[in-house]
Amino acid sequence: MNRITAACIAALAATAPVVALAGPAAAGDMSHEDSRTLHATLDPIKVNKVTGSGTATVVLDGNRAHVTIHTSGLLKDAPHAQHFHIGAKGVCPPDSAAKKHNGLLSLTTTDGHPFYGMIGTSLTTTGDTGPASGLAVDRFPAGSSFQYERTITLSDEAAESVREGNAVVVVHGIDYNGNGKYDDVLGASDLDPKLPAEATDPALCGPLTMAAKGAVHAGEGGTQAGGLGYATATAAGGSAMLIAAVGAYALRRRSRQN
Ligand SMILES: [Cu+2]
Repeated sequence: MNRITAACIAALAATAPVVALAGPAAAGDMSHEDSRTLHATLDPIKVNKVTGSGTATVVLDGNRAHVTIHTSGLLKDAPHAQHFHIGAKGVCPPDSAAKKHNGLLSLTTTDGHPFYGMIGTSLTTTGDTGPASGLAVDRFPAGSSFQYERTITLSDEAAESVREGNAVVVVHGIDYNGNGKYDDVLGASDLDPKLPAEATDPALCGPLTMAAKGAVHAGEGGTQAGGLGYATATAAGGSAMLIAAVGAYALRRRSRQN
């Protein structure tokens, strides 16, 4: 089916004036019978001391993507770059992909590239959405719990990746040392030495999958949660253990949500 879709798009592109399929829609904005909806559960990158969460939904129609992202528990009053990463394994990095940065075990955007791939689409609030806008900090959502919604046009490469279930939603910006701001505790960013690593390290991550695969994804999430060692306790209702494990951080997060 993907091959047919690609061929269909290629055929339409090759014969640009043919708008017969789309009716009133503009060329390049074609309505396509192969519209599909993908979801991602955004799990925290725990090795980066993130405790937030989120969800993403993408309705893909040709190269047009209606993108909705909800987050909670991120660093407040701070911009959060967010992208579709494409072209690798289509998964989130395990904690074992983390390395020592400034002497502290953490996971940079680059550390995750073998898993989620490079930036395919920048999920900005306005303007360009290409990889070049990957760090356009003033055009990304900000805050602990934001709601992002925008219809954008993906590159052919990004659209194909999303369609094939190879794209991963990554929201960036962490507070490793819990001091309420981006600072140099982890050194300079691997993406731009003028920025602190905390501003660009991945915070939330989730592979975009067709709705039917939700159950599989939930299983993966459980495995990842096990990395911190409190998944079992949480499942058993041991919230006291969770609070003990995360300590002041959990308390801070709770106060942020109020
Ligand atoms: Cu990214």
